Amino acid sequence: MNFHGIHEKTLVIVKPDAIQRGLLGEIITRFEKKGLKIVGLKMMRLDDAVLREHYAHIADKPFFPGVSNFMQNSPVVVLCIEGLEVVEAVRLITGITKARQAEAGSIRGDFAMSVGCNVIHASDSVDNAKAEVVRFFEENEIFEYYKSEYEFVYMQDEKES
Ligand code: IDP
Ligand code: MG
Repeated sequence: MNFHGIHEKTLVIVKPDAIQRGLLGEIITRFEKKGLKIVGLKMMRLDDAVLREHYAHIADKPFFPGVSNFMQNSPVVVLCIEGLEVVEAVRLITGITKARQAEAGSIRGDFAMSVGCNVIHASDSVDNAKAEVVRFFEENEIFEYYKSEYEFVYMQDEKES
């Protein structure tokens, strides 16, 4: 998978609170309107094993069992999103973990009040994004295609970077 230049990829998980609250379309719309390219999208259920791996950095915290339970409340929607410096751009659109302090205009800032129920996951570094995309998507579930709006989303030199 190509992760360079405008082909940098990140992983977003639309969490069960967003699915239950009918925010899926709104969240996807925000990424689309930003000019980002959705190259993978599917609904799936997460199990204990994948959550232990995905949340390894919090697995020994007292709140982890609650997080794991919450993430299995319903299916989630996973997205692979592509663009120039997309990992950083999507983290900015996401907002900080504690949603009630997240900046207005960000997804968490606009749609959530909780630390745990914070609507989406987004990869926090390019290296983690690579591991997370592979964790949730098979190679043949990531699509390369021409997007006509790229004519006006990037300058030519940015597309060649
Ligand atoms: P992030 O999602 O903003 O990257 P992380 O620190 O990687 O935040 O934590 C992963 C997830 O674990 C958070 O999105 C949140 O759902 C949950 N979490 C983190 N800290 C807490 C906490 O103090 N209480 C409850 N849940 C938490
Ligand atoms: Mg994180």
